[in-house]
Amino acid sequence: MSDIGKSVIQYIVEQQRAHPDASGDLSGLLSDIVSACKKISHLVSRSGIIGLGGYADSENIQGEAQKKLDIISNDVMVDHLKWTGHLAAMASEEIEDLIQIPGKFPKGKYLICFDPLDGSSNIDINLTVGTIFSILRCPEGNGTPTLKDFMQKGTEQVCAGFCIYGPSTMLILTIGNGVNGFTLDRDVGEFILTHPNMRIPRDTAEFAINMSNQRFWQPPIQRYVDECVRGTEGVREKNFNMRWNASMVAEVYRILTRGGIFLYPSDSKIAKQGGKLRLMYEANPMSFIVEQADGLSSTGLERIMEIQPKDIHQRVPVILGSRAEVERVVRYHSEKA
Ligand code: FBP
Repeated sequence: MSDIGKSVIQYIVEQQRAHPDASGDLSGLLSDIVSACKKISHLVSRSGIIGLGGYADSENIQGEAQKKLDIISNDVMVDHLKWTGHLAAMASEEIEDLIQIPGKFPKGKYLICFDPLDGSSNIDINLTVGTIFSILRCPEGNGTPTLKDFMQKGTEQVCAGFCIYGPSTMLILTIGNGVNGFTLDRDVGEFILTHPNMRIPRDTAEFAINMSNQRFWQPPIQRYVDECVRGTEGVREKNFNMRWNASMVAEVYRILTRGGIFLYPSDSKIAKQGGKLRLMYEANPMSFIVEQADGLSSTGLERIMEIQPKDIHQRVPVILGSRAEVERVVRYHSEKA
């Protein structure tokens, strides 16, 4: 019997039941995240009405001016997750240090890293934004988790997902056995399974990169994009389309739906910081999802989920999407080396 139409909580609980040793903690944590995302979706859709647009007069650890909704979404995530007893600690794009669970609340066995509002530069122009999360196990017997406990490779992720706030609100989720998409039915307040077993087509003719950085790119990226732009007049013998939403959640959702390749490479402008996108709460969760949907995710030189993290806000180059195109970009990097 198809799972289509099932609520996300029913889907998760049934998945958990398949694991006799499952304690129900993960499904409990996921239902907490689902409630937080419903609240953020509500606030984002009403931001113009309740004056939540625009900048707060503060910067995050990355030195980026924070949007009011960056801070509010972060607070919604923390407030929904801190008291439920499923987490040992948290890490957020908007907070420099680890977020410990207050002593008055029970602690759980999981760690979470999240980007509360990805693509927030789009919020005031009413374009798609989202929440990205990555769940790890907390090493046994560690009352107050430290940075060391979070420094786990992407391959150690137990679960990853993103909630996308666009024309419809959707939750995209993997617990390591494929990728499923759930649409928020606002009438009943439930995320309903609408996109089971999402698969990324192996081939594509659509690329996404911020072309305004072209003069800073390394030769393998210059070569790849040049060839796409030349289309039938060049070695690719087919025309390519280009998209850039300035919102990773929107790019990855498009690629899950119809294929494509998304590139945010390191370049001579951002080489010192290692890239633009953050490993722990952008690149790793999106890589887990893309790989579970039969795509690939690389820095150009290595599989992103094999990177040994060194810092919670570490940045990396990201090249992900349809297998054949990512393989080609990786080959161009090895040919250059
Ligand atoms: P945040 O909005 O969470 O800082 O994420 C970074 C991001 O907005 C990605 O979602 C997006 O892919 C990229 O930066 C856009 O970068 P640019 O501003 O260079 O187009």
